[in-house]
Amino acid sequence: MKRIMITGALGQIGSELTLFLRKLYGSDQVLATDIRRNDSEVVQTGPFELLDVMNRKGFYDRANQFQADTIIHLAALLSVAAEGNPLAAWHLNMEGLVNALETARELQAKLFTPSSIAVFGPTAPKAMTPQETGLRPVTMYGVNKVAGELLNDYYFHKYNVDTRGLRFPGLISHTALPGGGTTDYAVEIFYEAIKNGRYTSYLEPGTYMDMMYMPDALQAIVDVMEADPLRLKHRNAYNVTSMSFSPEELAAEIKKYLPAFTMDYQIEPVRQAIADSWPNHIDAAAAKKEWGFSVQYNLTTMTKDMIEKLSYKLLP
Ligand code: VAH
Repeated sequence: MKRIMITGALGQIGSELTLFLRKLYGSDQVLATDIRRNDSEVVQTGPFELLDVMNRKGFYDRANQFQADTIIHLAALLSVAAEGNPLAAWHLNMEGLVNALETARELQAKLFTPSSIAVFGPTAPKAMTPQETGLRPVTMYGVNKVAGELLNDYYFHKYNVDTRGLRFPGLISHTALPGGGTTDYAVEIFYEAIKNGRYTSYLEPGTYMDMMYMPDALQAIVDVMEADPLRLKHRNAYNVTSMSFSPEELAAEIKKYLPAFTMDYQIEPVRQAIADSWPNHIDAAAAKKEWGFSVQYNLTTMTKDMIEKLSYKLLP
């Protein structure tokens, strides 16, 4: 990767990935784009342009002017937002991806698209969910992610576009708050624990989901994008995960650092139903075998780092 354009660069992944890639490849080599502008480091520390990914000509023009050899397409609506407005999610998540694929095809650029554990539905094995199994999601976001994986495969086989992607679990970070996701609780709980000493979980006890700390997610994106293409059998849809926990297990880990912290429950049926349809713990064996996927953080070390970083950020 030499000249990288990122869409959705002000979102949860983009706001950290942009800075991470600028450190690795040079600030001027990473063009951040988003449909809005703010005064964050992403905008202030390197090239930034406004881009509506639904505008195919605008998408191509931005990438062509920047002479991008790699596109990282992050702009999308996540699971809960998509359930609230399924057709808007279909349009943004699918037409945005088609515009990314068409731009990558015309510029002969590599393309990274995040997939998600949302591709799995209630019929997939809940434990050690395999890389290859039936994908029958019951959410619009999951439908978008399955269709996205298939579209990426199609562009690779038909046009030889170098498409790559990862099935991300819930991502936890201390930089940008997530928005519109089912796994957002695993980030919100830290902010509430530090600021107010308590949190109300919208998911029931015993609701297990795969999670990953953002530093491991950023490294995984670089590693899969820099991997030898001849080793990539699955290419667009690698299962990746670091840990799996339930709300009460995360709360217990936080209490080790904030003993007065308490959590209660007010279940949100939409998010509970989405979480119940996803795996408890997926199998990342293919990613480990094909491009050496590995992680640095587990529940204990992630919690310690989140508490330290957010305490510094939130407390006077
Ligand atoms: C969501 N954070 O909750 C996203 C992610 C696996 C979850 O795709 O929708």
